[in-house]
Amino acid sequence: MLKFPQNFLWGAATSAYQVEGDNVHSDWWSWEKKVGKECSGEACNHYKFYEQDFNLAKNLNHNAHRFSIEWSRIEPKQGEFSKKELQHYEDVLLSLKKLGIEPLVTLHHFTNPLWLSKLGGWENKKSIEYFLRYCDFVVQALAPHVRYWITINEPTVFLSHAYIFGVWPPQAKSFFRAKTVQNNLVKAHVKTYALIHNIYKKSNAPRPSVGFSQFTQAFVPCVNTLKNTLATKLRNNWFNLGFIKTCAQHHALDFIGLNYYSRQLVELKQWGIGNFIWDTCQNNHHSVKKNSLGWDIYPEGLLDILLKLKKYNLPIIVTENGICTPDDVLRWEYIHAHLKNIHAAIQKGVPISGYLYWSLLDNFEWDKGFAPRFGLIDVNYNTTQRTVRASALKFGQVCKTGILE
Ligand code: IFM
Repeated sequence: MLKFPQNFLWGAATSAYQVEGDNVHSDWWSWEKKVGKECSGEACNHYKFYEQDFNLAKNLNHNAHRFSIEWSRIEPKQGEFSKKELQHYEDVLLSLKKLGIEPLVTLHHFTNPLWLSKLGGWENKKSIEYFLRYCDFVVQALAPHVRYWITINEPTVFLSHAYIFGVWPPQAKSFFRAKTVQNNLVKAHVKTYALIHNIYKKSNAPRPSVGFSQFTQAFVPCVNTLKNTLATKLRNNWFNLGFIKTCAQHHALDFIGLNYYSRQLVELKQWGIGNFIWDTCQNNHHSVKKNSLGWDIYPEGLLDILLKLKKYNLPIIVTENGICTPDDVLRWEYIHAHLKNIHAAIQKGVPISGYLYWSLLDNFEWDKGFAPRFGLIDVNYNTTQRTVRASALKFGQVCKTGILE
């Protein structure tokens, strides 16, 4: 029987574009159509059914919920801000408040307004100023309801998928362009951190907690050769820790948002910059169970990463951890094993203060469409019917008692 600390945040996460539906002013909306991918369409229609979905979360004993605000709804045209959409998000927050669920609000979760992408997106150095203007509009209005802000979700995933691997809009494949975007994202985070704190200070509101969510992976050398060991170190430093280190050096982090799913077996085929970044072992000789996207299930990697983060001496919130699978027994196995490793890290003195499963609902998994099922709650996309999964009930017991049997 493993006991978690009192006041631990327990819940699940979503992002606007993946669940709301009809985000017609976003760059992803037009990109899906342009490249002929499965379209997000009405997604889970969470924009309309958020109250019903939060009631389900409450019944599952969640005391926290992470969601994101869609910039392209707030600012559908450059410089034109929608009070109606702002009101929508205030209603979302009030609905959580009524249920006693603590919101964690993400300001940027992969998507951009189409107008920004036409101006060069995050390669344009003015993107920082535009992002701050949007954040100012949102935070000024919503500050009374929010204690936890997440500026940017998974900056390294955004820039690697969109600017190095070229699989997300704008489908660039350029280290040079990726570097520009990386610099702008760091600056945007640091400035937004200061902006949010200033807004709260000016209105004498209690100090908020501001961080960002970092995607991490367990990088493990397939065979212990010099090449593989070097690449593993580089990937750990760049993909897992780089952003956290830089933002901590700027004193612009109140907590670390940690997203963890899987392991990558590192096997360098040859010496080359690209090889250092993306070569992996394709053999099955370290075979473990996998999710439906073929990602390795490797809960012990989460403990390693948590121990690596201890030195920053900052509270850590697991802002995402989850599995897409048609096998709900495996989902509970996955959650259980990861919680066990989180508990072990807490025992070793890592200050972890929350766990948010990805995701509350089945949703739109970007370029992979609707097939991967990550939800605690099944969504029937034809009828919008929600069905709570057995794994959700088991997790709900942990949320209620703070005890993992
Ligand atoms: O669905 C995504 C989410 O948007 C960001 N983190 C990883 C999840 C699963 O791929």
